[in-house]
Amino acid sequence: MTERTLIVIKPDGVRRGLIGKILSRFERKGFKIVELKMFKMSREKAEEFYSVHKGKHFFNELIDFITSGPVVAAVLEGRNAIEVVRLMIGSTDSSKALPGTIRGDFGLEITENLIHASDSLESYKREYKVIFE
Ligand code: 3AN
Repeated sequence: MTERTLIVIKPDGVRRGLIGKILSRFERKGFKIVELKMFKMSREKAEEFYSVHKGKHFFNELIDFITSGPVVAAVLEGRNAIEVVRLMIGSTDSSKALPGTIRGDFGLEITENLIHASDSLESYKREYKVIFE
């Protein structure tokens, strides 16, 4: 089923010059980039974006990090996009993410884990509103 998902290349990915490498993996796989935006998240937007994590021990660290520099957000379209893109980014803890995934190939950290991707249709709809509307 053709569907859309949302990714955010986090400030560590942008700082390390990985925007092109990361986006090209999705293009190579066959996804179409249908929206693309580079911006710095305000604290308010970041707290809204990560509202499901409010109260968790890593919440403040996560907000400080995601607002620490520009991010690149994109909407990707293709077959089973939500599931396939989650597979392509790898596990949350980059040290455990499999080689061949983005986190597995480029990182070792948990908070600084390069990229976000929507984990369900509901998340996609909510995140799209926060970032693109
Ligand atoms: P994912 O991005 O793989 O869906 P989530 O939604 O569980 O992971 O967590 C959102 C973000 O919060 C992660 N991308 C990561 O930056 C951060 N995070 C998650 N778990 C931890 C943790 N145990 N310690 C520090 N940061 C975490």
